[in-house]
Amino acid sequence: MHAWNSPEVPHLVGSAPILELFDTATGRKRPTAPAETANAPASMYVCGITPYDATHMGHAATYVAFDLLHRTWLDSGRTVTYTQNVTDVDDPLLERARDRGLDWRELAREQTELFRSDMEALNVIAPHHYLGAVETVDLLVPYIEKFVDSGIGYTVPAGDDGVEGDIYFDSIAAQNGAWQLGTVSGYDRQLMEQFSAERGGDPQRAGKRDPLDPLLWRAAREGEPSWDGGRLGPGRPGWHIECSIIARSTLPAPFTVQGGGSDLIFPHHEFSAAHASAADGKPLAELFAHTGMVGLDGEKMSKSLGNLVLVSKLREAGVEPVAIRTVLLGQHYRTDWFWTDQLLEAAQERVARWRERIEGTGLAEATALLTRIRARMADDLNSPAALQAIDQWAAGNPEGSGEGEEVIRRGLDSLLGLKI
Ligand code: 5CA
Ligand code: ZN
Repeated sequence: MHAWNSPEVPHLVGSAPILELFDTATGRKRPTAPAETANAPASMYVCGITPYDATHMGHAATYVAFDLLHRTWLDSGRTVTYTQNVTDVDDPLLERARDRGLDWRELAREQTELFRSDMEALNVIAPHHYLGAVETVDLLVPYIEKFVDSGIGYTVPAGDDGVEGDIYFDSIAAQNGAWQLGTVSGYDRQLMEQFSAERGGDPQRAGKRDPLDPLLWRAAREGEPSWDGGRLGPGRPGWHIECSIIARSTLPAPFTVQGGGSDLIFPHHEFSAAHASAADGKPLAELFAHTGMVGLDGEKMSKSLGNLVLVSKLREAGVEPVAIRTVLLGQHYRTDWFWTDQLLEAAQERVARWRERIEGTGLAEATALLTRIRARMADDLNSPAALQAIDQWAAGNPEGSGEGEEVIRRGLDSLLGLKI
């Protein structure tokens, strides 16, 4: 399917230092390219939305964070290939559609469209490959068939509903040189079981070889959409195999960065990596980057809890998207934080101050500011420090007669996606 319209990214003079990014898998900051190939092509996969409700500030924070990664790479002269999925068939989507009396496809279309317009408003560069699960079922069936043939995929006896044919992934037998249980998350067994139960897994399901084993293929049920699964029988794919194979079919193996919110570390990214490595013996990605969780009123913002601040609602109320983006950049992408109206007001004042100050900006102060922003961003995308550098510049007096105005405007747009 089509993504959204990408903004023009101004090209700047000079270039960024090599970016170091925090890697969940190793627990430390790592360069995203070897020094000798600083401008090698880069690739990333960021887990996309499940389109059953509108884009909230948590989603926006995550996609803006990876947009900063995208922009930092572009600034260092790297070509970037970016893939994002849409989980356009999943239990919560089917449930919500039923509740609203809508066809699930209609709900997915409506919410994906709203997401696109939010991303455009927030000046987020579009992915090159934007793929829905429903578009890729044919692509991943052969992978699951191969897992079944090699014994890594196995059928579990019917549960309470009497339906035969659910296929699971043997997470113990699948371990190889490229992936072991814990490679991505580093979590202990107890935490894995807890998160598996909380985040879409089914450790209680009887007949599995290991409670953590994830679903590869869900056999067709009455009233649920299903696809022809070849030798698997009719059904629909599990969640992790979807992202794994969309990544494999559009990006190098391994690709540079796997991204998403920290709620996806386990089981989603652990098992996406497991599936890809079981298929070809290579790691899913070189580095795993995760954003912190945005909350509201003391709880994680989530569609299931309903404590949401929606990008589209704020836009309707006339809030400038650049102010929303400034709130998001004011938090480091790895921290958990809470949205408040005060943060939005402060961001609006901040942008107003920058706008007032820009007139009369000299060339030297402008290029010095861009150098500072680049240095901050190269250090694990430290956008709060980059904004502080802008504040420091804004607190001073103009040192020229406007030769630097355009440099600042283009620089903030290109590096931070802020159009002031
Ligand atoms: N479709 C799956 C990924 S394949 C999914 O998690 N969809 S989602 O709609 O629930 O979330 C979309 C993205 O936003 C994911 O990367 C998720 O990790 C991130 N996300 C969800 N809630 C928050 C939050 N409160 N704060 C920050 N990021 C969040
Ligand atoms: Zn995903």
